[in-house]
Amino acid sequence: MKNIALSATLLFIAFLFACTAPEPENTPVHDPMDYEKVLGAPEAVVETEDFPENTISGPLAYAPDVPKLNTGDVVHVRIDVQHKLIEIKEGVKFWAWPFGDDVPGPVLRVKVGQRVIFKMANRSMETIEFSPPMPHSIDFHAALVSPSDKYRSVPPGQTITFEWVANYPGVFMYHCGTTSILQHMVYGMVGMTIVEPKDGFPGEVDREIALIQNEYYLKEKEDGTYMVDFDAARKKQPMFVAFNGKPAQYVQNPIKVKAGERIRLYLLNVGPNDQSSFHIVGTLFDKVWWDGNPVNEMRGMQTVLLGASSGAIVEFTLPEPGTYPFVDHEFADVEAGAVGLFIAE
Ligand SMILES: [Cu+2]
Repeated sequence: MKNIALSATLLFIAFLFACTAPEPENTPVHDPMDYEKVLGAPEAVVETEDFPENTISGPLAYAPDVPKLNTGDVVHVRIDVQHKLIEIKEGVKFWAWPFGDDVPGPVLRVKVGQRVIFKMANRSMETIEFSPPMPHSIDFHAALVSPSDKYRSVPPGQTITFEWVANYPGVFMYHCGTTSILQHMVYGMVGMTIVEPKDGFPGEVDREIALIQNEYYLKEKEDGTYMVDFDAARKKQPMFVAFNGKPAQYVQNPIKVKAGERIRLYLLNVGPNDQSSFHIVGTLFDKVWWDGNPVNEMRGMQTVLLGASSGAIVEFTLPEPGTYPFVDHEFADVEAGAVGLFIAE
């Protein structure tokens, strides 16, 4: 009994010592996120102007292409909204509300510290005979600004201008934030922003590709074109799931790469409702940066799980010549079009 009491006392003393022992001195580690963030921006301006011919300008490209960075501390970006008939699959045309000219909208690329001067015209009244004009807005997940000011809805025919500074590196979503947000997103108002660290992403790669996953909830109209099926969207029952806006497009037209080259994929699941379990058959992700931030690094992953609006950067090589399918490993989504092919030569 005495021995048990003694052991308990010794354990208690050891516990106390562990609690009060000084922390061992660590070598200071440089925190790559340790820089001054720029918060907020001047008030947004909504006005009437003459619209330019182009609907987009700035460091923008449609996925799978990845735009080049603009040099300089200030970057001018314009992405207008229009209502437009787009073909997402042979025989499936629908009146989308795209940012720019396609669904998803263009990929924007900036780097930490750059100030984005952003302009967006609501051109939805230009096709009034086919599709009713509608207020629209834009919400950049990459920005730290007041949504009630910058992300306000813009009436048809008006242009909003506001600015924001890129503070965090990553792969971020942008989307229309006008109610019903679900409705505006399933009409195609979604896109990707890539923010590079101040000194660029670490490591060299041979190839950069952007892949954006989205769901379509559609029903056929009497004239053979398609419109959004809002009930299906509320029930989360997509007709199609697509990479870069067109279901199974990379089965018909595979993405050609070289065996052994190092590939960096910018991945984003814009949803709006479902997650993506992104996987490539025949390889593993050598590096995965959650939300595209190199600080959030994981290694040797088979699948990247992306919730709605989550992004990632993955790096990999295709080990030898061959055909390598890429999928959302939730296989109901493969049946709906979330599948493509890399051909390594
Ligand atoms: Cu909208």
